[in-house]
Amino acid sequence: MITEKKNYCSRPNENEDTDCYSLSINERYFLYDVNPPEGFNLRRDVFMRVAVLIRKLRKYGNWTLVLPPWDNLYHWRSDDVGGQRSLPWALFFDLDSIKKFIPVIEFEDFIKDESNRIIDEVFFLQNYKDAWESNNWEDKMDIEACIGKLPYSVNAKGEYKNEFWGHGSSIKGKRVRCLSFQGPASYIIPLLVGGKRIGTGKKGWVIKPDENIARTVMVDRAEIMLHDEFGSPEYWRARRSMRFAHHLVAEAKEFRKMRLNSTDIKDETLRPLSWMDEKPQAVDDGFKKGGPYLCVHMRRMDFVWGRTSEVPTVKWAAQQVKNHLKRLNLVTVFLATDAPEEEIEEFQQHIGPNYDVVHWKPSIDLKAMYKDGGVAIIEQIICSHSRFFVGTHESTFSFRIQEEREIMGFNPDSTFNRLCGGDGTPSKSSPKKDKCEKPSRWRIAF
Ligand code: GFB
Repeated sequence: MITEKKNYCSRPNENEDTDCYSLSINERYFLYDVNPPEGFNLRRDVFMRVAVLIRKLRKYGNWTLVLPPWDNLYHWRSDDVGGQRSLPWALFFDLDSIKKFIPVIEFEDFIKDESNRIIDEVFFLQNYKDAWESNNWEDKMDIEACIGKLPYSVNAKGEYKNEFWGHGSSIKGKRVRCLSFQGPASYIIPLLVGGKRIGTGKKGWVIKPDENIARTVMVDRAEIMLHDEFGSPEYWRARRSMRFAHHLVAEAKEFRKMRLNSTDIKDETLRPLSWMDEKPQAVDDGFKKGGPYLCVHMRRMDFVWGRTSEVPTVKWAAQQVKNHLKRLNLVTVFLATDAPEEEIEEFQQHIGPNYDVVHWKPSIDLKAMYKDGGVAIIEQIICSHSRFFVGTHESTFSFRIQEEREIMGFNPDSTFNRLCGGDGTPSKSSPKKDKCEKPSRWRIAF
């Protein structure tokens, strides 16, 4: 029974309607999951879409985001780290920092309350059948028949079973429906708080908050929801709130100091304790300097098999890095990579004896503690502090480093660079050897 009510209104600085709704103060919870093969850094992008959605949802009720555990990610293959199932967010991120943007709770804590073990409503998102055929793109959503085979089964009690991030034996869904969806994340709000369809497009639904609507809602395949505000200050607030866990930052700091002669004071990369105190880089202050090394993110594995024209051979990658080192008068390159050991050695050979190749290779104990995800983050932190960064075309791992450097205030010329593909022979996509298409410059906005 609802006993207490509270007015929920849009925040005064939002350029939206400022309607207020008198709703129960009862907590509502939003859960989400992503298509299983998607990697860690694409998932971080989905988090940003959802986080912006939660801020908008809170206009209509007391919503909290339940953080989906990192469960058995496709790229996390190390078998000497004691398992990589159902890992909490606090292993990788500073939750107090995220909580300054939206209320979040770890899944483990959420299910301590027995009543949360049945999720009231699951929307399984799917693209419209004709999504890529029509030229007429408009925001829309419809509960429809499922297009493919639904990865949920029904038990004898009529409850829906699924992996649920490695908790499939104790968590169930009360109802699962397929939702054809096309649009930004906030387009889903009427289905979450109550509303009625009146057409398609931007004004396709009216919101009519309903007290009796589901208390816990999960959106599966959440990557189908697009950004509400890609590149806006709100997008960047969500991004800035995703600070890495202190233990990973400390590990990277120690490595930079010991192996790369790099400290925040010397490199001019000191940051405010809270992301909320970050300011745009003042033009008069110049850009951040960064540590005396170049970082290259050399993405291999599945990128080598599927994207030969955009991914260089190891030899050609090393040659491009050498060219940059010479030009920048640097002698050290930090190599961030998912390459096998042989390719790392090959890279070192091609770089030659005049330059120092530094690679982060954690002890077995450290790896067991931080897992593949934490090791990769430490490499990202090291790269984000470098004087010059060269990434891999279309890798979200590289994108996240570029964003970090934008937040820190580096010169974009030192950030938005990539390895050109192929083997160094001029080709259609790289007609002038190492002059391939530059990465888009996604500049920060405050
Ligand atoms: O992060 P991610 O989404 O980036 O997936 P992409 C790549 C994963 O590979 C990372 C590992 O999360 C890491 O686990 N990895 C990649 C690395 N580069 C490095 C590195 O330099 N160091 C370390 N330690 N690990 C996309 C995926 O990958 O590739 C998509 O998101 C899809 O799901 C596509 O698989 C083909 O954007 O690079």
